[in-house]
Amino acid sequence: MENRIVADGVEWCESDEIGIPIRANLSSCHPSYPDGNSSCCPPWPAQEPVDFQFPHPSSPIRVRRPVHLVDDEYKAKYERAVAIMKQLPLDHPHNFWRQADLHCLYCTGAYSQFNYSTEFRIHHSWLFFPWHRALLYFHERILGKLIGDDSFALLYWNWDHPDGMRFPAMFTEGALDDTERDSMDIQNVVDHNFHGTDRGLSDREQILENLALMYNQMVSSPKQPELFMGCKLRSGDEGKCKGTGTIESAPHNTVHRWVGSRDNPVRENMGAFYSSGFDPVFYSHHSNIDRLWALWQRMRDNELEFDDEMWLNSEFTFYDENLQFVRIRVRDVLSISKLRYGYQDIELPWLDARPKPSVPPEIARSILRKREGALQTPGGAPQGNWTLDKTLTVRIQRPRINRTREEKRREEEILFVYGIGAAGTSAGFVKFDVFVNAVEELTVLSPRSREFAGTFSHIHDSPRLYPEEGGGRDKKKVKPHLKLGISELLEDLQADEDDSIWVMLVPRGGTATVQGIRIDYMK
Ligand SMILES: [Cu+2]
Repeated sequence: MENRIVADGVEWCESDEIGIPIRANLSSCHPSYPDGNSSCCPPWPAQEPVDFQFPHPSSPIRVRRPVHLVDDEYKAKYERAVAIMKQLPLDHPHNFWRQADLHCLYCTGAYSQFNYSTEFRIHHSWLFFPWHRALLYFHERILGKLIGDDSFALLYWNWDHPDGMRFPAMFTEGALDDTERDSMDIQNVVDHNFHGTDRGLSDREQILENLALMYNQMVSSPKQPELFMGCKLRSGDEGKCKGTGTIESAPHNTVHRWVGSRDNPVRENMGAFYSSGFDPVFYSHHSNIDRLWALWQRMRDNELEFDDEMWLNSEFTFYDENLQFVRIRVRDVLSISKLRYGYQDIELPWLDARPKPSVPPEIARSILRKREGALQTPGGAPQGNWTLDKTLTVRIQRPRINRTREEKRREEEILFVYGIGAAGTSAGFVKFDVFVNAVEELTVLSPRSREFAGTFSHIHDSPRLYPEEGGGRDKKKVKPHLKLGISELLEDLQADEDDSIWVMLVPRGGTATVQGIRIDYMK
């Protein structure tokens, strides 16, 4: 069933059955490093993959533990495994740099999709979590194999817990060190809502803000799978979408940039897709991302995210620990226990960090009512090609009010910010925060205010570079969108019976452009 929607001059396609499950055309590798000279394409010819086999159900469970709780002996073992990986011949699939290039391969559009000239990129979509889970699965088993330990497990950088919010010192030693990090930023408590500069918060303020942001991104905003996982990317130009899930936007993107060096053009290494795998901390950062997916799955009783063959059968290829070239599908990575690994449980302080309104809702609403006379636009929400060179505040109509609990459970109310672009020289990075019914001064508003609905945070994409003999350019450019669940937030702001809300977009880095904002409902 195809559903072509044309609204406000933007056309996009939400179709359920077009195309084929996504996979890479392995003989189509294009250079995609920004320097134009080098590429992450493998130095060996494309091979035919074999189907993935699950590890034996009686094999030991590898338990990934938080970096800050492991002993020196384990740290030394981990460092040794990475050191060995770095010393393998450069053309060995288990070599650290070839492993690191996997991220570049699947994240910069180095491959075309099978059967299409469309680039294959796994970010900003429902392939984000599954692809990274598969990457870490093989990476972990290869490291274990190199040191002859079949219970070896990766470690997770537990940045969602106050005890784990500093950059893990273990990754500043030996083979785990990386020169291309931001020496200033990584001395501080990590900033989950990093704008690109140090905001000078005290440790305590930063921790509280991080926990509040985590609550929003894990609990409040992603009430439907697409809001957490990302948009439903399908094959070909027709199936393109760019809609990042809550966690991918922040803390994922933001922490990537926070670690990368400000002295480099796009905050390499961690700040750019082509280079982030070069930093050994990448694998612990992503272990935490993967753990958050597993937690979110558990919070919703492991209900299948999308009963959709195009998603379930999308596939990726990796070398396994036995140097077999393996095809693994999204359906293979949905259960971590079937993959025989797990995460050490640790308390989740963000579960209790539900933010409070920065101004009592009755007061805020009476202020906003007065504001209406001046700024109200007839006929609903004003739409149109805004440039976020300063804060933008618009009033948006809500098609339905006072929905029942059951209606809200079935359909989440979402704030849909669409047609996002970058103005001028901001192509490398744009970020803006979204607030609802805010009346406070900008300086007091943060994720610690209930008015915070979410953030759009981009990471440097690395454009595909086309050599003369290279593949075709994508015909259809798709602009990113941002979908934020707001049912819970509107209840907390006591705005559920209002037929309109005030939406404020606050630029936090670069200059974004936005085509429009509206309210939608998502099943
Ligand atoms: Cu990442």
